[in-house]
Amino acid sequence: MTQNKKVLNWLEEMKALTKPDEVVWIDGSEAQLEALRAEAVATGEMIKLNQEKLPGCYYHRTAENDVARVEERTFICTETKEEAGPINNWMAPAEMYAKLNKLYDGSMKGRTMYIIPYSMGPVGSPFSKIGIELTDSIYVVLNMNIMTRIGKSVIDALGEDGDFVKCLHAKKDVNPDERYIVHFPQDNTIMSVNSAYGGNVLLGKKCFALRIASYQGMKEGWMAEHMLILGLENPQGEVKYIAAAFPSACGKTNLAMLIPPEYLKKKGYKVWTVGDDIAWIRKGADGRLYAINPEAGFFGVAPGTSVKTNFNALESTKKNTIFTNVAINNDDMTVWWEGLDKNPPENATEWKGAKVNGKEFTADGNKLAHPNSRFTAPAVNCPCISPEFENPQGVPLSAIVFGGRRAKTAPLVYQAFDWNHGVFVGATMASETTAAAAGAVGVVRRDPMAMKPFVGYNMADYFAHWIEIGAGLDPEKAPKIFHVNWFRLDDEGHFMWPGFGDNMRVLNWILDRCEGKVDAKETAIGYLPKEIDTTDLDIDPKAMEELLSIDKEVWLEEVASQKEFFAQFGDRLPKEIMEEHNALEKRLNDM
Ligand code: GTP
Ligand code: SPV
Ligand code: MN
Repeated sequence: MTQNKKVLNWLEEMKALTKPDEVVWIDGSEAQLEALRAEAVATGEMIKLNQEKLPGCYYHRTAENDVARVEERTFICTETKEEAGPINNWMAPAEMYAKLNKLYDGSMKGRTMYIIPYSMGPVGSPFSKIGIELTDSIYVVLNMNIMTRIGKSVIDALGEDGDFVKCLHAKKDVNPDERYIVHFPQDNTIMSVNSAYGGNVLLGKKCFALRIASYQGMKEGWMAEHMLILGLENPQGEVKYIAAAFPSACGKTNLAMLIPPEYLKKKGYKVWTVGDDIAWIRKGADGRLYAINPEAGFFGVAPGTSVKTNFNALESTKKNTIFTNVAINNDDMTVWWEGLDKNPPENATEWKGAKVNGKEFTADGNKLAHPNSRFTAPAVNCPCISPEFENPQGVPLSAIVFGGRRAKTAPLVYQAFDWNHGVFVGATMASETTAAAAGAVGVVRRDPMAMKPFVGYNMADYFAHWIEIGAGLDPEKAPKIFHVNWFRLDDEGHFMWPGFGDNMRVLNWILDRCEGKVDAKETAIGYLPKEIDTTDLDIDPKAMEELLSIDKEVWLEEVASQKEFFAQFGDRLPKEIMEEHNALEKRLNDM
């Protein structure tokens, strides 16, 4: 397949370590992939779904203990602990290699090693980077085929001397006590062992496109972010691009594929999806920031996805999709999850594999699908995929949006005063935890730029990198920065804002602000809307008022908690962040 010595030498080493019975290069051909699907069905690794209703679709169930990312067992192994910073788990590289080599030793005996050459970003784009993943899982091969560009064309692009990220995955016996997801940013190396769940094993995604890439971006002057990218088309046919960072399972896929409310649709507004999870961003020749989506598919949260909430995501899953840990309707071999409709199948298999009467089962409060069950769908399936999706130069950003799940505190939307204030707003993001990672759900934690689990180096240096990127931009051309919160609750615990398609109303305000078309209220925390368009919306004006208000006492508590969070970075925290912090505290006290 290749004459690249770096590839061949590494392969020999990894074969000697893992000792597979067979080694297979993935060339990306449909014939090879189809043979792998058949093999996975024969061994029970995958289940073929109804090929009339869901052509090309398969089902996979992971081990019960292996259903989400494991942040506790994720490591950044830089030479020094300081380079990894206080937020990441760290171990000295030599010590970690020694530990891992023992775990990998002979791990592929009796198994086949698949070699997957893949490109993050369109093959040949100046933004793109190449990785090679070695894995003993067909599920991983088939998912990587959807999520990235794989095969012969990538090896050709790599050439005889090209560099790549070395990714080794061994499923082993999915023992959670010996599960490790490890990054060596200084060696461009990723090692994952004892898991078979998405974010832990599709090494092009979080491991490469965020953790390793954020480190590369810091060194090379660009940014790798946990952001969706969407294009918003107005009735004049102009398209403006927005990138938005929300923590895991906080609405990126939903916002990226939004369908505007009826009256805006009639006027001609439309949303185009460029990406739903990851953005690679760099300065273009014209001085603006440009973003690409390095992925080729969506690894989306299934529960809550319905015709009503996210029609486009649902449409994307109608063919050539892999479903993981959802429920099966045994009557017609289709899939079901909580929130799809109000009609759970009677003859169901729940995500752990038990046959149950879905109606009785869910009536007792059980869930048929795991809360972090997912679909892996090709981006080309999406009805609103952007014509710019494959553009090797990316799309120019007008706005950057941060947001999280906050029951109180954060208003529906506000605008930062300028770039550095915007970086501070991102750095102080907090959100309630979700089922996307193992551990407690619903606990508020700091998740700067939605990157807490994904920054491949010291978070303080990451803040400094953001500030430096801004300093290199003409303020007129820099994207404007905003914060949103779709998740504010009333006293009875109900969402105050309808969310989903109606979030378009907020996006319109954001773009109006970018274009200087609308005035705003200057407050202690930033610019707040004087008004959000609520045409045809059944919402109490009092609720609207509350959604757009700030509570001084709550914010002073917030500021105190920010101070505690920042303290852990010591002197490494950029002075600009502390200046913004002090300025916010002063403005609040003056309120
Ligand atoms: P990752 O793939 O984990 O990075 O997540 P994501 O940010 O793409 O999350 P996704 O869009 O899949 O949303 C996750 C959950 O948030 C789903 O249960 C949605 O129903 C819910 N959600 C998304 N948008 C909204 C909204 O505007 N309002 C409310 N109330 N819930 C929302
Ligand atoms: C996330 O958890 O943010 C995801 C899913 O997008 S995973 O790929 O598993 O990380
Ligand atoms: Mn994500």
